[in-house]
Amino acid sequence: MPELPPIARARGHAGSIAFRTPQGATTYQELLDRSASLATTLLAGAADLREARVALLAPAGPDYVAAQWGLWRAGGVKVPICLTATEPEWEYALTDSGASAVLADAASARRIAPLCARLGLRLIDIEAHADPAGSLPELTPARRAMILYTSGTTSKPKGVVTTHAHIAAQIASLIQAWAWQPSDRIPLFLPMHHIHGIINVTGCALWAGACIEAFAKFDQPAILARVRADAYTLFMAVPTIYVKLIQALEAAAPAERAALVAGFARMRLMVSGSAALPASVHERWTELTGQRLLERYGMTEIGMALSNPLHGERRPGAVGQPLPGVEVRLKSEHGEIVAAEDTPGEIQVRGPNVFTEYWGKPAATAESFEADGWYRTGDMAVRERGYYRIMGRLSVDIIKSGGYKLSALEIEAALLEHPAIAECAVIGLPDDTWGEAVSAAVVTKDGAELGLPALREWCKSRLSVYKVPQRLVVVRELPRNAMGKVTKPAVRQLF
Ligand code: MCA
Ligand code: AMP
Repeated sequence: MPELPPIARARGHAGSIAFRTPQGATTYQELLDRSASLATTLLAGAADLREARVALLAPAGPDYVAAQWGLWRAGGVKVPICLTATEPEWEYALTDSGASAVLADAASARRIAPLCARLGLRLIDIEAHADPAGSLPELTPARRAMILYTSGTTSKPKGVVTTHAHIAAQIASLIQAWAWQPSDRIPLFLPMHHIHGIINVTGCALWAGACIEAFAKFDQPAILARVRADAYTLFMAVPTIYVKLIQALEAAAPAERAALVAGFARMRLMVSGSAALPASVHERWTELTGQRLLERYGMTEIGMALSNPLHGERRPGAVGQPLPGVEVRLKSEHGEIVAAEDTPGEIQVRGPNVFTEYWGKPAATAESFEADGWYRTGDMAVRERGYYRIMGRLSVDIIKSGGYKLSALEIEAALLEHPAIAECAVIGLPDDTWGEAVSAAVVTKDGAELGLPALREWCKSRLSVYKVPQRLVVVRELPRNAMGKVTKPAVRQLF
């Protein structure tokens, strides 16, 4: 029977260890068995879920993968949702995707149970089920596999739909470019509702037959203890994490620092991505550890597109060249394909890695593709001495904080619900730790007083913590143009 790519790959290394956690080890065979059993539970007698959407709410680890493979093997579409999201954010993802069930670990199941009851959704505790595996449907890679919610130029996140074939193409490209091996060992501490954690770390490691050590979050002391113990050959993180690691190394006592540096230096590859890695951070990391970080560029809609090389020059401030199987071009503001170096243009991407559609949003999907099928990323870049360098984004309403892509419009919509806020404008300001810091300029009703701590507290019941403003100015009026539209470049001057 033909099987989905990750399942077929897993059979090839069934006896190897897929996950190590403080609780013990899980083999690939155990993941296969547990996923078959979960698929049977999900099917509940049906032959095929026929692309029914199933939300997944669980921390990184063997339960997450058993659930992911289980819902895929039952013919479902995975909708991973953020562990730390608020109830309104969960409700949006569940209703927008039309999810019919939620798979969750025991602790998350308790938190989401009231919402599932209100929405009439089936809730399955991943740890509690134990059905014997039954017969599973035959599936082709053209089937839809995943909907990832991504914030952008609209106030509500859009669901990015990928098929099993897209996911396999995204993974195969990275396996080749970064020479993943069964002997690789990698820590996983990134959130499991975005590509970086799902594809670059988990998807690639399990495709290669490698071993993952999962952490529920970026638990720096625990991870550093394992780095000292030489636990890893690979490391993948966002720039904010490298900033935090530099601070930790600089603050460590000499013997401790030497042991950590030795652990990092022995890894075969360390990768940075999801946001711009400042050249100063790149260079400081090399000074401290001798490691040259490999920076790459990607996006939810396309997986990874550009990468510095495994062998050869890894240039600080640049994102390298197109990955295997991925076509990249630049289009100038005049609509011309840029052939020359040193001429900026929008990055456009084509290839088997590129998503199909925004879920239920045909107009947004059509707008994001050129007539000849190239995907418009909205990121500007230039090619210099053969390497692409990211220059910024076309939209001022997209903010990147700690690797998370945020919509200024979504945050503004939430702030306008605050009883004391009459008008507001949200922008991203440069920040040494977060890349950009969410910053809000507000006009209060009747000149009411508003402080940042109180505003942050109020926001946390409505928005995921990483969307909550980190800077606030209260002003009498917002800068506007002749049409009455807030001019965001002028808002910067208010801080
Ligand atoms: C945490 N805080 C943040 C962020 N994270 N504030 C702004 N932006 C953030 N990203 C706040 C918390 O709310 C808290 O505030 C305080 O910082 C400390 O929180 P803590 O949990 O201790 O922070 P942390 O665990 O050190 O988290 C930082 C982090 C995390 C590890 C960098 O943000 C993270 O995992 N980011 C990675 C996101 C990611 O994977 N993005 C990839 C998507 P308070 O003190 O008020 O409570 S992009 C993608 O997938 C594409 C395809 C790509 O190219 O990779
Ligand atoms: P997301 O949709 O959350 O996956 O975020 C994708 C966006 O992150 C891209 O469109 C870029 O703006 C940004 N991004 C990812 N990697 C890099 C990088 N290496 N340098 C600069 N920006 C990046």
